Amino acid sequence: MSTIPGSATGDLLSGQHPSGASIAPLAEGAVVLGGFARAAAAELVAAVAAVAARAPFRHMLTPRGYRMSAAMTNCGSTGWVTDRRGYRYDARDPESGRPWPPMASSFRRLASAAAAAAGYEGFAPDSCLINRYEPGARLSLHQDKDEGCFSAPIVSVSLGLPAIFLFGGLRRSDRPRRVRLASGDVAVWGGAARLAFHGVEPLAEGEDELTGRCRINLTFRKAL
Ligand code: MD3
Ligand code: FE
Repeated sequence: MSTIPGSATGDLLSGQHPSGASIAPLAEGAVVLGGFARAAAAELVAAVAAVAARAPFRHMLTPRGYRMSAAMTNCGSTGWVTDRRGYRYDARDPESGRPWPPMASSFRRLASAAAAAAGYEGFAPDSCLINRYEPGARLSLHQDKDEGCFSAPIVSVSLGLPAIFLFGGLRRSDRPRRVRLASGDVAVWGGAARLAFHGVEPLAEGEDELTGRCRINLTFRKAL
């Protein structure tokens, strides 16, 4: 049986949150809050559109020169970027030279509440990477290690079409588990899971009433 580090009470295990979300421990430090963001989903999608109006989604270049199949943008005081120079956090959008749009308070509140529900009190993200997947887009197995703080969790919010998330171990060779994430699901990755390898299988064809023919994923990070 796995535990949720930092959670005050063991009865959070595989239980119900006051919001009605289901709580499913995935591994030590990793929790899926099923449906936690469902009530806020429409507001979140509208806030994503407002970010994208100022910092459009783009297919970034990897250091090795490949275009990423997921389109990305950011909000918050810093944002994750990749280009031929490497992976890094940057306070400015390299496409425009302007600061990333600020993080909406609805984003901040949701991320902090989800972290608290998973046992991580006081999560204050300074960055939100927004990924947009169209059918066929994927994310190959990787670790998130460009952040300055590995003691804070990462909170991820899935919106729109469902995806199969791959959750591996601390070594790339560890066989990943497949976890289906649907619209409104929130996952929290901290503690021993923070540096786990993970990825997303190619998105299946479909149409979602909120997002259309795509999946949007928000990842809230403490990068600075
Ligand atoms: C597990 N995004 O942006 S979110 C990413 O669905 C990323 O767009 C995926 O991986 C997506 O870097 C997955 C879930 C996630 C995020 C960070 C993690 C899972 C994680 C960090 C450690 C372990
Ligand atoms: Fe990641």
